[in-house]
Amino acid sequence: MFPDINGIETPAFASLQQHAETWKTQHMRALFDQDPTRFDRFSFHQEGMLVDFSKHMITDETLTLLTDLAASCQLKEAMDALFSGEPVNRTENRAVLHTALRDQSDRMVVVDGEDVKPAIRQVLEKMRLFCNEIHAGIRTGADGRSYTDVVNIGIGGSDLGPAMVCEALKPFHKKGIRVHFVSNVDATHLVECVQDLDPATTLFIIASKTFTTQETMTNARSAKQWFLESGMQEEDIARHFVAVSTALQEAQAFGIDPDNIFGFWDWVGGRFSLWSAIGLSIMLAIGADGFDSLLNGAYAVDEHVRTAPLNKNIPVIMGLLGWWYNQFFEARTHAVLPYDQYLEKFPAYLQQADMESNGKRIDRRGKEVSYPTGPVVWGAPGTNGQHAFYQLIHQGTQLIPCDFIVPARSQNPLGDHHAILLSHCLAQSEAMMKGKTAEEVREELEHSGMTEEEIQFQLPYRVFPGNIPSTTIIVPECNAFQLGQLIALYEHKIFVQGVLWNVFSFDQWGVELGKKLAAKILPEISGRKEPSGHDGSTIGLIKEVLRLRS
Ligand code: G6Q
Repeated sequence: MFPDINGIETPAFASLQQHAETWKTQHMRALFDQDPTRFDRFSFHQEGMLVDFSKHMITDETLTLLTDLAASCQLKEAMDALFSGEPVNRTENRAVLHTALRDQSDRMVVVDGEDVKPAIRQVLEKMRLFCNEIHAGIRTGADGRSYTDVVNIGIGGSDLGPAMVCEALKPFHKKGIRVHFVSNVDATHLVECVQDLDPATTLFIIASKTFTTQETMTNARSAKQWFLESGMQEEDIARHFVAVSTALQEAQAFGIDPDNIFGFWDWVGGRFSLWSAIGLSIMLAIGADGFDSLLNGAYAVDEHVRTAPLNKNIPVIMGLLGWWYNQFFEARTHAVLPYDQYLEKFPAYLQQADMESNGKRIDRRGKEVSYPTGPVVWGAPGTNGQHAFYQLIHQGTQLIPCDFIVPARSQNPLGDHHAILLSHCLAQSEAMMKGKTAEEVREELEHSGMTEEEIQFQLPYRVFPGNIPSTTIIVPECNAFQLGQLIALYEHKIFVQGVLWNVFSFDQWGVELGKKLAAKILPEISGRKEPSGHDGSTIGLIKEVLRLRS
């Protein structure tokens, strides 16, 4: 049974509340000075990856209290429920089994009395065959030429994951094939994408779990129209359009050859679906073996999560730390700062994974929560962010925990670029932790020959309080395996926090609402129906649009 306990009801909560008070006067700087083993004790290795938690506002006592809290929330039991296929997505009455998609063990995973793993293997095999044939030039476009471009049409979970992974693994892409992503219903996205493509060498993947999402279906229909208007024939569609969906009939009704439909299941949540057939664009980009490595990396983390004790469990600690700052230090946002240009889309991907999962206000008992839940997740690659928003992290009034992610080796070794990048990454986390004291500022200013009067004016502006917590994740290089690990770490972190907050992390009623809202306005803004039943602002805006478009 999935537990129903929230962190603030546990015996550890009161102790943590008291303990948090000690951090009003404690500084991480001092803890590092007192304890030369701090880094070793609070950093963890996982299959080549290093995760350093030592620059966090924690002591051994903090970690013990936090893991006590997790144990009281029956976190381990909750994880077992997740991994074993219990319907943990209660409001949609579904299991949540992205872990089964990458499970390399012999264990069965049973849903409704049936082991789901043979079907997973079958679809993977079909994907593998399809991609291998394309890469080998055996499966071609209608005129026999090899495909040069793949366009994935999807949105949300059917776009962000594959788009992020394809970008992150660009150095590992197969030669001769380019992958594009079209998600926005703004026609600009599709038009800009296809304008330089040759329809005879382009393959469209219509990726939609439901095959009803308005944006995706609109883009898919327009792509088909572009294809036909560019001189291709109806009978060519079978070789140029494939679908990834749980809705096989709808995909067929769209005109997709049933052999070219790659299925998945309702127990794969959209934002956790890149490991399923939704990852077809990834497999086309990096090949079937690369996709296997991605799955293996995630599986390695799944095994770690399943077996490691709570106080050595990396995603558990990540989740607990987020909870700690959110609950006691009013940290309402969390910055993800990859020092790797290829990970440019990682913050946006995580934004969906995290904010759609834990952006909830009702607990698992149907009551409104009395504590903060999911934070705003945001970020951008370093060093760019340093010249933009880091100022607020260093000297603003809110505490913003940060995650620094950096590969030790670059895919593009060029002069000393990577050493510079690495030095900035490590320097930022050090500066955030240490800050800069008034004494240090004074010494610097005196050294520069500044007058006492000017020093007194300048000094407060140049002091940095520090004590800004950060996790640093170092991977040897950002390859498919390490990326699989990285994504899985965050997926589990999100799950852990959902348990601590006692919310349902796997539904998204806000997204469902968005899917319906525009339906009423569409005929009105298209001039087919008189606007009515809206607030004054909305009516005014509709009328202004109609006027400007008339
Ligand atoms: C993800 C959400 C949402 C979903 C999109 C696309 O968890 O449910 O982002 O992925 O709305 O839905 P379809 O795949 O059904 O088109």
